[in-house]
Amino acid sequence: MKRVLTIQDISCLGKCSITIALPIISALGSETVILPTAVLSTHTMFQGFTCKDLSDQIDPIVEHWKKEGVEFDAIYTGYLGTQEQIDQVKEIFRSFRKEGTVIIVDPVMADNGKLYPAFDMDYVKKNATLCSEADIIVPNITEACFMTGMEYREHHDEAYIKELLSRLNEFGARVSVLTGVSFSDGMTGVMGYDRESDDYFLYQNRKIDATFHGTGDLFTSTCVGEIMKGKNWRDAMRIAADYTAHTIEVTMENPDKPWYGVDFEATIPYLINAE
Ligand code: PXL
Repeated sequence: MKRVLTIQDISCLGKCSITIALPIISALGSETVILPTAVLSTHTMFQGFTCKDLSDQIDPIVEHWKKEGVEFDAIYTGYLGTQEQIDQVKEIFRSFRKEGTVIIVDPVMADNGKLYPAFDMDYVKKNATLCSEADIIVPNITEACFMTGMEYREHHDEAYIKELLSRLNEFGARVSVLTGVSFSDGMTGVMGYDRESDDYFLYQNRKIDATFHGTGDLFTSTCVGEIMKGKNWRDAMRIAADYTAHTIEVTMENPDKPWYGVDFEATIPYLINAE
């Protein structure tokens, strides 16, 4: 069985980061090892959330794993708390990267043109250096704009997205994928660039008029799980985009849906059968 290490926060309530990565990657058939970077009462879209930084636990946990001789087929990072943690994560990449290990970095820090409350431009620059150490990076357009210095545009065309991808490509990852790419009304999806084959991949499906937290984490966790199942990154992105859209649709139908996250629990059977 493949073993994936995911490094991100635990938001106790809120359906994001580890509380999405763990069930999704496990449901797709890989063992999921977690390294929590912080424990928050909720994600940061709630007012008054608590946050306990766990940086001082990272080194002892990693040292123990090294003694146990643990190996990982993939390392997937999402929301991280501080610049120092990014350095710790880079050290983990160095310690555990072996032949065939896939490193996926989702530089979670912003959306809809704005940084999340905990972050500033120094953190953005540091997150860009983490992207340089990845095989696959999966920023949304806002994160990509902050990291590359390009102007954020809600409405965009293919030339703009290709320019963003080309600037992301300079960070050095083999595959750069942009999420939230929409070239026409009613459609949204992803566009990626593969530096080895020098080609682009565009996948669009229906756009549902709703925004929910955690959908980026759902998308990337699905990609990771599918890549571990042996799918190439293009098929993984397509399945993840379809699954995320389907989950948003199912959530919209639930009259009791929580405002803070999607009903991915209800759509896990769909995911398991997705091809
Ligand atoms: O879904 C991304 C995410 C992860 N973790 C925390 C967050 C967010 C988005 O707001 O606040 C703590």
